[in-house]
Amino acid sequence: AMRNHTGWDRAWAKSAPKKKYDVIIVGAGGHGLATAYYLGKNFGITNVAILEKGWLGGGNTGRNTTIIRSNYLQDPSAAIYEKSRSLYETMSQDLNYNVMFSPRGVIMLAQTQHEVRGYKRTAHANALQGVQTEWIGPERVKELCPIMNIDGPRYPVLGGLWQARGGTARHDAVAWGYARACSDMGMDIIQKCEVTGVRQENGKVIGVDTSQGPIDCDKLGMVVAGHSGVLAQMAGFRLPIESVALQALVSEPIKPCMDVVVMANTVHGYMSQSDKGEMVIGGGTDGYNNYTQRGSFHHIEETVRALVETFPMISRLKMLRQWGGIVDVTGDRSPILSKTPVEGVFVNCGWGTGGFKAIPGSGWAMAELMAKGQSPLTEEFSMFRFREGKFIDESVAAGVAH
Ligand code: FAD
Ligand code: PYC
Repeated sequence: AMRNHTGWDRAWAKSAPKKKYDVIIVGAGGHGLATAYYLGKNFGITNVAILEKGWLGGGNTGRNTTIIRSNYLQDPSAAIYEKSRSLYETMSQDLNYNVMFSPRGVIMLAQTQHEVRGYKRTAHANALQGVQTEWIGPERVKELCPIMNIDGPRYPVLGGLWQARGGTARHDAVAWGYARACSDMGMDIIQKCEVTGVRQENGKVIGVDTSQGPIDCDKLGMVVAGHSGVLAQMAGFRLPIESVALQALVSEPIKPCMDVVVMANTVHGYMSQSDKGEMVIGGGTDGYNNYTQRGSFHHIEETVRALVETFPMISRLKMLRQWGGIVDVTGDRSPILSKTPVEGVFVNCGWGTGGFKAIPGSGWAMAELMAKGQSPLTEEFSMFRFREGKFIDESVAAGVAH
């Protein structure tokens, strides 16, 4: 019974908006909260408000399948994703909040010759970047994940890209841990506060309009994932972002049977087992752009059908629940951490199907960009790269079919 559980302190204070802040962050997802946290921790900027239209962590941060890895291909990606992965290793201690980081290892399966070549190439690139990954053969895959059928017949497992230091973390705890730390630094987290307008004077931001009234600021960080295009429109510019639903599902809880994360990108699906015992399963994005935060039956069918040859045991599982999140997808499948055409407005978005793993690294880099006007980790991720054709192509490393 919970009857003795009384007198608990609030994890973060309930705040009403002040008239003005040095910095306003829109969006209390992982990226917004981490940005605020590192503004305070690394730069001493604490007169900060984080405005959230719904509830904290209720966007993609609370809806993802929590895979953490840094096995990307291009150098700028390796730098930010590896920084992020390494910050996850000490996050529970840094925040004094158990985020249940579990570096259990991630395998990306190769089930075609094309993927064998691709993942060997990634392993070589990662070696040059200082990211620890290795190419492993089918026997080692089977050893790491005995429930897998590696023999096909349609898509036999030919090997895989193995990142032993990848894994998972508790997604809500990441948001809650950052929120508590931000609140402890004196920042205001204001939920049910929707930003409805961006006010500017002479090309510079001066504040926002919200469902709780106008609030002024010197700098504004837009960190709203699938609603980035909507916020950009309020500020008077366009972003090369498409918003689309990505769905996932979990099975009934079963005994421990799989202690690694597996992504099977050809067939296409990914699976891990949560600490509660549920098999956590996801597939590709919906086939059309939309703002729908929910699951759909055909998606379960498609994803489970894709995985059943490689994981025959899932044919016996009852599926418990499904959901969706609105992911913010760029053309090169890399994020945008950038200044914008409006002075004082910064944007952090485009993490698409893969930004949970990036939360601490993104927050670290975005805080530096907002505090100093530049960061070595964000240099290549400007929104203007699309105008200049300087793409950072991570369509394969994204893993998730778009
Ligand atoms: P969000 O958590 O979505 O936060 C944005 C916030 O902005 C929301 O809370 C929203 O309410 C708020 N907001 C929007 N508009 C306004 C407004 N006008 N005013 C105020 N607030 C506003 N990534 C991985 O690395 N590994 C995975 O395994 C993985 N699996 C995924 C599975 C699914 C099903 C989904 C949907 C995503 C997955 N992702 C994964 C991607 C990952 O979840 C996202 O990239 C990441 O969580 C984005 O975080 P965020 O803070 O940018 O966005
Ligand atoms: O980015 O690793 C990832 C991922 C897995 C499932 C969804 N996104």
